[in-house]
Amino acid sequence: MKLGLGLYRHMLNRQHYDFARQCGCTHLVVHLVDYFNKGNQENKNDQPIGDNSGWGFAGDPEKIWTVEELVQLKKEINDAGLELEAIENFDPAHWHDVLLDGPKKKIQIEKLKQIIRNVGAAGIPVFGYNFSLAGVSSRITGDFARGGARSVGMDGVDERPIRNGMVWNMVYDKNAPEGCIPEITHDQLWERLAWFLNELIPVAEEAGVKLAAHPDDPPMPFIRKTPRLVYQPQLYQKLLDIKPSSSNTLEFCLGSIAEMTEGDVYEATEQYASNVAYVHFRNVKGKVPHYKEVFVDEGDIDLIRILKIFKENKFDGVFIPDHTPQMSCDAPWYAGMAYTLGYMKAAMKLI
Ligand SMILES: [Mn+2]
Repeated sequence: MKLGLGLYRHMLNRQHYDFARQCGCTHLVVHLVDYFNKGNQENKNDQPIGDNSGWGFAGDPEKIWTVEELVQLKKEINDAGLELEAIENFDPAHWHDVLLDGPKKKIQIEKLKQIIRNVGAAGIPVFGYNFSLAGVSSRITGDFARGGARSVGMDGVDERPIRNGMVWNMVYDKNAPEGCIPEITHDQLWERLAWFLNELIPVAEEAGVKLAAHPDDPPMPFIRKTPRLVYQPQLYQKLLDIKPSSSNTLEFCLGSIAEMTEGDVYEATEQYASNVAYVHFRNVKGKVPHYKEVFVDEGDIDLIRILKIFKENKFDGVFIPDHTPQMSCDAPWYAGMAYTLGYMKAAMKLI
């Protein structure tokens, strides 16, 4: 079991690599999509929440991440004494019509294939993704964690439809016509996912890359009038069964799974441990549609028990803190991460 840290795009520099090392990490998971480019986030270092107007603008549809820039990124991370384990999330600019079954989906799936080939060529073993129309949504912030620490939660579902030109919480077409994206069924969305996996998994196998699926956050059957895919633990199995492969794996988010209304996070860990590429480690109180994110040691999940289950299943992948509450000090994100990583490091040693 390995300890890692997830870094947003604007954190990809030596200072943050050193911070990760100082916290005991050996691995990094990086985001290359800039979620904060609209500049309206309260705190750039906090996780984006997802409101009606989204996180910001998608990137350049013509520009995909090249082998050269990925190799350079990996080199900088290696030079700092860390391994680059995974890239997390596609840019909506590169796959909006794959998600929406739009006219450019065939061009875009070829772009995704090239991205995966580039990631493999750069020697990066995992690519995490979240196949979702609404993405992260319906979340609120408040003083929800111990000592009044600021964190996110959910208190009811956002029912507003998504306007044209937006998907996955980002704007990919500023000039889209008025109106909202059409309503579809769960079966239609599963068909889109199946097409995506059947196209991409063989390429990932050849490139030596694991594609790793994040469950729905929050795990609700519908949000913003769009269906969702993995909102109960057993739906992860449905995703794996579409295309069984060592490249069809899971970005196992403990918080999202614990927020689900059915099943049990310990049984789910036991069931899926052998299919997990890496783990989002966090704790939560409550279930959808009313839950709160809290510190690792105060929520509903016994995270030590979870680590023991992973160990019994000989899981050898990376654990990263997912999000943490913001601690009251001059560096709220850093303090939250350092606290969580210290806890994780001790817990791993203990078991
Ligand atoms: Mn997560």
